[in-house]
Amino acid sequence: MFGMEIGIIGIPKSGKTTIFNALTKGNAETAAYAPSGLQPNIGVAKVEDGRVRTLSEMYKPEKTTPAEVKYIDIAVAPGDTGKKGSFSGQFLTYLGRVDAIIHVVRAFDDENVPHPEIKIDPERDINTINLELAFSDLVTIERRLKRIEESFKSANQQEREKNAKEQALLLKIKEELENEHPIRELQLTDEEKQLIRNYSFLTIKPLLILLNIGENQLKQADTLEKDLLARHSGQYSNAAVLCGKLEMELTQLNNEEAAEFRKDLNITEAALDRVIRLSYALLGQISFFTSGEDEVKAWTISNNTTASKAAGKIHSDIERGFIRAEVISFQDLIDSGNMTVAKKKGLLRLEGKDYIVKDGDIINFLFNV
Ligand SMILES: Nc1nc2c(ncn2[C@@H]2O[C@H](COP(=O)(O)OP(=O)(O)OP(=O)(O)O)[C@@H](O)[C@H]2O)c(=O)[nH]1
Ligand SMILES: [Mg+2]
Repeated sequence: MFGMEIGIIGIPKSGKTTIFNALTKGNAETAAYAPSGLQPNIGVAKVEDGRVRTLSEMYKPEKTTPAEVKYIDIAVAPGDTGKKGSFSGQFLTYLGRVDAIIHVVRAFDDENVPHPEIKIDPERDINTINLELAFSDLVTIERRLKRIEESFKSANQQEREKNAKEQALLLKIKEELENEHPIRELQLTDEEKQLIRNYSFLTIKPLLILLNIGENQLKQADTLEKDLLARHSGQYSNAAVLCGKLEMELTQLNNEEAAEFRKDLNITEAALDRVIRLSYALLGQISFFTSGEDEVKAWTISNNTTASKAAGKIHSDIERGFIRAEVISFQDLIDSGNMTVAKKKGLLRLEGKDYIVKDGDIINFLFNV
């Protein structure tokens, strides 16, 4: 049921596992010296969504279930970074599968936690990882270009044309990568995207750069973030600042204690939730809601999902026996105050199986079993 996942990467000792723990309220082992094993940590975070909270207050259900996002914390083998092409095959296999990437960049300074390059320099580390990702894509391209070259010897006319098209595209992408333009930034047509869909390129994946600052840098957080955004945000990339260590410690307190702490430190409650939301947004997914006395729940679907496919997310029986969907937008329900008024105003619509579900739709599926 859970397709989408985000890979957390970064140079050794940048605080990946610390941030992973904060995001997923987990307690995977973090270490100042010892190299981490290659076994990735996997966990899930709940996406804080004001709409879910509002629906929950309205319906007072027994259970409230927010959307979730899955994280996988993948350590690079120690000593791997720094020389080109140093990502291990296993690391690349994990990374090839994720739908988006969080790059944890070390800004905190701590003499007890040695940085592999000794000096703290976030821009250098961002660059190192970007180069590694691009390098991996270039290797993929070279390999494919060779195959295409060979195929020309035996291919028929039709295959030849298709391969020539792909070859031209790969050469274009190669040039861009060599000029340090990640694939996500290229304006590719749908046809071009289709042609390279199966290569699991790394620089095509949406990217969130997460600057991991130390407790002593909290006052500069806003300035640092503005700086970072100016340099690294784009259509499919974003950036944010977080104090991983502090956030991880806060998740170990109860809500009241944590709130008190945040107030003292002058950090907004939303810091962690915001990072979860930003990373969820990277995936380009939308949410619809089901609501009732038993449960208010957010469901995650891609853009352009039909009502019957959305029903299938809940249960295949509902998709199979789909009759109609009763739909109201979150905003219409809120503007009306409650469902009874909304119904009187005619805002609850009946939609068929081909209706394209919109972000924030509240849906009640009618179906036959
Ligand atoms: N002072 C300080 N220490 C931090 C911060 N974030 C992480 N650390 C420490 O840095 C060390 C490494 O953190 P990890 O989260 O294990 O880093 P990692 O990137 O997962 O490390 P590897 O998996 O070995 O590459 C731990 O001792 C953390 O407590 C921070 O914001 N401030
Ligand atoms: Mg780790």
